[in-house]
Amino acid sequence: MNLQEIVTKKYNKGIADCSNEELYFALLEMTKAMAEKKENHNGKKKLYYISAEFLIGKLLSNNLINLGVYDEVRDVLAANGKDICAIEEVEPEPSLGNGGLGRLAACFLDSIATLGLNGDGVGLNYHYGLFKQVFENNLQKETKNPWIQDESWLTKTDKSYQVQFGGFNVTSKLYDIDVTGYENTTNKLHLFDIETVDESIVGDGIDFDKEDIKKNLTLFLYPDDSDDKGRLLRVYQQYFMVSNAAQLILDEAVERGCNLHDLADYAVIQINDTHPSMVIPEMIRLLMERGIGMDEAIAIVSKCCAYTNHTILAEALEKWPISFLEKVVPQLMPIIYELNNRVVAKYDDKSVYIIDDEKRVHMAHMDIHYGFSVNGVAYLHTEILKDSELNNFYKIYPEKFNNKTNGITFRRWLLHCDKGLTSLIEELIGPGFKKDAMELEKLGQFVNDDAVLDKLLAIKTENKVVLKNYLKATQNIDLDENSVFDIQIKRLHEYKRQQMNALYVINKYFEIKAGKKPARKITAIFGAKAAPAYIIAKDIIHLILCLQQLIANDPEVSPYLQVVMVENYNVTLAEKLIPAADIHEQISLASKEASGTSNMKFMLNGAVAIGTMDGANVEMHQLVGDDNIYIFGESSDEVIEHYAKADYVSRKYYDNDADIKRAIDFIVSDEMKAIGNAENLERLFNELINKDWFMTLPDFESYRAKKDEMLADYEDRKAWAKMMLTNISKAGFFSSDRTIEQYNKDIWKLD
Ligand code: NBX
Repeated sequence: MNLQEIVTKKYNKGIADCSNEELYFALLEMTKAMAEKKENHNGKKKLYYISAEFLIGKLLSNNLINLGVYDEVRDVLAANGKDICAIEEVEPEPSLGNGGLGRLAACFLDSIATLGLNGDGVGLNYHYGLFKQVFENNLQKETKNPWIQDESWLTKTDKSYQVQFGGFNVTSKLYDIDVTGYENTTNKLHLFDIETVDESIVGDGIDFDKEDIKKNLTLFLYPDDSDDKGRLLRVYQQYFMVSNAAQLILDEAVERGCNLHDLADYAVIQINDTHPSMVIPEMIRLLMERGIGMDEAIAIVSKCCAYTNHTILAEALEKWPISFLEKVVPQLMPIIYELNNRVVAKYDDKSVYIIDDEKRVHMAHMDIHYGFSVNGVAYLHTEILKDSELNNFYKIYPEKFNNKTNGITFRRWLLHCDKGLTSLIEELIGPGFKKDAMELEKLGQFVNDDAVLDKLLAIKTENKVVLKNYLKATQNIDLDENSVFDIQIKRLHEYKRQQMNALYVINKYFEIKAGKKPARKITAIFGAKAAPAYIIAKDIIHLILCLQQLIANDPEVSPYLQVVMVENYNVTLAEKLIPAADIHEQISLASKEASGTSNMKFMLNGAVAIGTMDGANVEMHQLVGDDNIYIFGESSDEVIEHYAKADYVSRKYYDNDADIKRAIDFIVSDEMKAIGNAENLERLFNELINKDWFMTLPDFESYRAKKDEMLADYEDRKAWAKMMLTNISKAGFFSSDRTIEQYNKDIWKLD
């Protein structure tokens, strides 16, 4: 049925007479019906990408693009006086992820379907997802983010499983979301839920009874884990996810003719970070329940499971106390003990044991011993895993380690979010880049073509105006499209160093006050959520919001400098911010950002990076060369050496560098305290001068010099446009289609 037919059936009126909301639901119905027709279950072997997070973003436009009907639908709507962009606004964004890891999973599903591979995602149907961020008194406040409506992308299936916890069991219900590839087949995102969940136990904020598992299990993504009850709930969620996944995988394999002994010919499981790691003992348990001996069950599962690591930050590597697992999943503990015993019997080195002396289970260790592949997510990250972080494992299993540099789906991050740029590219090099991203290289031939460069600059300005109008309408923020848009959007974490960017802003503020005015107004845009229990991260948000207010109200400074922190940064906002960026900040402390993926999105949309030699910035630098990226700061080797020698003392930088001292002192100045809270500002001040664990101060001067150089270069508009073009032309490598081809070739081996 076409749109008009559905609208007639649903509402008995014409398109022109429908509200945007009615049209959204009609399009939802139409899209789901079209996607279903493209289901295709060929192939013996199937991939299961298990992940606690799938940050899918809004789906309508992307599905229309992938189904090949976007233009047609847009035109039909326009002919009836309707604007497809306004209809997009009606769709709620599911916030089923924290950040990069969850968004990566979503990009991967798009590419898996686009390449026609037989692979589904498996995760949880969190009713409120991650919290919604609101600002009150320049502080982050968390509220719930309901996204499930009566009619939605979720389709309730008849699949349901029993999941046994210590002392009680629950019945699951499976909901599916269609994942339609670009002009290809439809796969599924399977989201498990339980029907006893009770949304009414959540009040205004995000607090609820953490012990009532039957009522709270799938309410939130990673509820506050700063206390034991929250951490326990997380274990319940993880086991619920993997027990369902394991039962589904076995059922589907058997349906396709598997006799369980040959499971590895039917199923491959990608474990997205350690959140799904319990799938290993759970699969072993289920195979044993079905009559397979332990040795063979372990061997089978080890041939099915592959693990992706996304971080070297020790605090993010999950280690669950045995006492937790005994309480939540007592049936898994005999298996985990046995898995550990086999390691202990073989190796003297305690650092590779699954269970440590403090009676904690190291989830990553289980993955590495009992999976067949371990991958990092960018070249440098994988090298660090092999050389230091997981070196003891690498020595045992060198053949398991491999790199898969992250990627992004160009459907969402170019075709959908930057339609102007997409048409320019198509005009210049034809449509081939939509299927083969490496064709973007052909843009290189236009690097001296003034007309093309002018068009690029014009598209950028248009995108800046679109952002300006959007932020005005949704957040009452005023932007100046003639200023430089310098954007840092990512989770708030000290290692990502938003605080360094804020110190730059303070320094600029002083320069302007002293009469040294920038050639052009600078707009420093931030977007970031902080984990509810991460105190210093929330203090950094407070600092940025206070600076935003202080500078906006200072007539001496505001014509030259503006700070903007957008509220509730999410995928929808990213889609508006990224096409509008001139400069993007990728300034993590070298060695700490495993890859980063916003760096790739910005590059593809013609922004120029200022960054450290960290994560995928390293590959980006290699692709575009020194002249098209602004690199500063200590190298990862230098940083790792500081940690090894424990020789970094932030106080020395504060005492010896007058600019640094002035900027840091400003945090606790009377002006700032008049706007903000002394407690938050002083805590951050003390953290910076006494600890600064992520070494902001040693990199500050080189960062400042590099950004000033960049801002000066921005004034040569032609030269800048050349950099933009070069960045776009070299972005093809970062297509997640490339990444997924590599996963498939080296790890999954799907037919
Ligand atoms: O994964 C991110 C890394 O920080 C990025 O460098 C990388 O590009 C991205 C994709 O590979 N990691 C990440 O987003 N982690 C989490 O969100 C996370 C969530 C829950 C948790 C630990 C980490 N317990």
